[in-house]
Amino acid sequence: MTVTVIRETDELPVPPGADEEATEIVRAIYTEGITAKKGAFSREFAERMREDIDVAFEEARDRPGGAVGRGPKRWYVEIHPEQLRGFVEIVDHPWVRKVCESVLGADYRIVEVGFDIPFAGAVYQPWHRDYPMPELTRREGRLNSLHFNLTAVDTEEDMGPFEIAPGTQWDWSEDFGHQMFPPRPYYPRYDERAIRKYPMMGDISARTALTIHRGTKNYSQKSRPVLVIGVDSPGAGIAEKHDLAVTKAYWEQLPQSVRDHMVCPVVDELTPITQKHTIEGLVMGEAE
Ligand SMILES: O=C(O)CCC(=O)C(=O)O
Ligand SMILES: [Fe+2]
Repeated sequence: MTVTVIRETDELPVPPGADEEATEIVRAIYTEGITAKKGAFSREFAERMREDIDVAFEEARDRPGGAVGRGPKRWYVEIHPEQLRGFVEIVDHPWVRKVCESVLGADYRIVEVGFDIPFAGAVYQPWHRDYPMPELTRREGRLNSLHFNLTAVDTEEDMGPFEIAPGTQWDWSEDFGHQMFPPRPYYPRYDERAIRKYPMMGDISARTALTIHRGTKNYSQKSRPVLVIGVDSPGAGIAEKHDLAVTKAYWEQLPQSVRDHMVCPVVDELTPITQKHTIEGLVMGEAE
């Protein structure tokens, strides 16, 4: 039973000319694996996002591959940007742009939009990372993708908060199931480091999805929807796993600053996204 911490240097890949904020972002992502901006958006913004999530969930839940299981009473749904009224405001937010530019470089790409919903009765997920560690990370200790999260509700203790084990983005072991799930005997390492997050409506966080984390048990009667935006550097190979698209009409009214970071097809009509994640469903348990 061994975990190798593949990044031992304290040197941070801070881009030339980075200001204090950008330097701190790179430090946080490379050290803890997560950082956040409190109150980046208004509560009304989060309420609107909640409405859009609810509509998209209704559309997806009965469609095969629409909502995928992430454990009992817990679903993940991938959507197209235009299903979310606040998409542009999120990805064009100065803090979001700064995180992407300083960690991923100027050519970062927005490759995934989706949301997780743990409902009443959701249980502890197994500790996991969202992707296997890429070659670049393993060889060079560099990160090439990020997940942004926006909560649609004020997180309370009984709602099964998100839990993360800071610093574990660098853990590598050939024992991890599907290269993502540390086996049970490794749990003390993650339990010891675990920190629970209590984001409020309007907050946004950024993390490397390699940092070992899990959703915890929801004891309440409330759901805890969380928006996910996935961003990567060219060559990370993550865009290929997603089916994001935009219509011509939507594309035409997007600001250039957003278009510059979208690599998805521009289509006449959107096709609802059918998801391919199945390994996680197997390991985490189906949602029913
Ligand atoms: O419950 C959460 O906020 C996280 C869920 C999660 O990590 C996942 O489904 O991969
Ligand atoms: Fe996850």
